[in-house]
Amino acid sequence: MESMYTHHRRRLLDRLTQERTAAVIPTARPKVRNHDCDYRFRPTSDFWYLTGFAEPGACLVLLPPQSEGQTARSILFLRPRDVEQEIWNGKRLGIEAAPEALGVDEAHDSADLWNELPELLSGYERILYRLGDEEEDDRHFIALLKTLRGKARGGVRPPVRVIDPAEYLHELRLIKDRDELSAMRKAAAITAEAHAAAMASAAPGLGEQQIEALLEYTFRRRGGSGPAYGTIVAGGANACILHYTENDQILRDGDLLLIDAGAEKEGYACDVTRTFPVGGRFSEPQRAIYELVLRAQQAAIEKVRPGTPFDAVHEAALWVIVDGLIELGLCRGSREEILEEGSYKAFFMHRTSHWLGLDVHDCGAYHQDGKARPLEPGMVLTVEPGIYISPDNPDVEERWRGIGVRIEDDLLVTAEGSENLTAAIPKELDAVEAACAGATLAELRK
Ligand SMILES: [Mn+2]
Repeated sequence: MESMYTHHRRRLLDRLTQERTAAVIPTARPKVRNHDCDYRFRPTSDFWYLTGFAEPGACLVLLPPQSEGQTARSILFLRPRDVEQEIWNGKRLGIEAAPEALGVDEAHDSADLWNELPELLSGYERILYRLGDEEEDDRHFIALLKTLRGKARGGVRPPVRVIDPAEYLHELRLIKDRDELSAMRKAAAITAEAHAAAMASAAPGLGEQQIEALLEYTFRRRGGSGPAYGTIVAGGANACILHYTENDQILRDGDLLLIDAGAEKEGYACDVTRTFPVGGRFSEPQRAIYELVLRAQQAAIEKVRPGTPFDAVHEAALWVIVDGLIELGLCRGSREEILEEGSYKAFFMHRTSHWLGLDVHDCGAYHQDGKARPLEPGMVLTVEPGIYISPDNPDVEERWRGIGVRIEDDLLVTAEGSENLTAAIPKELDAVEAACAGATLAELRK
């Protein structure tokens, strides 16, 4: 059976064939953490989507036919087997095994990549390549363009367009197929277990980092590759720092705890935020803010269906939040005035949604022809409104200060409407309080 990666490659090659475009898609380069230690290697998402191959030092080259009778070629450049290197740094697939293992037509030594490309790309006027990701690759690529232009005198047509993957590849990635959704459901199941464990375990006196450790332990223990992005465990007013990742403070009774954390599985991200009381019970002001954010999220989720413009999801959440802020006395004026002046941005300063997939902020255009694009079946987006009241805000009553709430789920657009991939994670007030009291996901489903 064709793997999902071969399927993705074939779909891209169909498009490249129509457009007479060759593609050069390198994976990531290892990144130094400090001195002689690297971060754990993660392929680029484009490369992973097309190969499922996790070794560094590789590049995929796709060559559509240039004339009748020719066939398309997929060539993977990768590191050769090396007994000495493999003892130190781990096993390599090797050039001989790659075509069979990965379904590519040919495999070549990655040391020859930039030397072979002038010949391989000869005659293609359009080349798909992402400039700006890796300077060293970019330098090689620019030198390659010069070499190809030099061949023009010999009658070979030189490249006239370098095309960003956004145009074809990222549009493919935006619509998830069955295999991708299967990986995303696994990531969601792992994430659900981690959030439930965090709710059951958080208690006054524990450190944020202990909850972070529990989340990431669960991600790895359940077979995820780890967190899909920097885990946020923000107690009390730390929740008002949107990208708080220090996670080094002590949890206090009476505070809320905001956790934004998701597992990565087979390269695919889950992205979930829950906010719950450290001591297990919401205070009145916390409850009022929580209920408002939950209502806003539900209004936004109801908008998720084919045909809804992307921006309408945010607007639905925003209107509920603005009306609620007026009701609670946190904003003054009419809805129209507040929207016009943007005074709500003191409390809700980010947007409600982003695409989700191999990248947590996944690729794919949000606008088309100057307008917000309509949602289509197979797209996955987050819905994550929030309200954050700065501890230093002098314009609000003291009881509101330092409350930060965000609620985030991952929504798949279906033919009929939507499916909430992360619905199993407690979110209604009583379910959250039950989970904080130790109820498991299985008990909460009853
Ligand atoms: Mn998100």
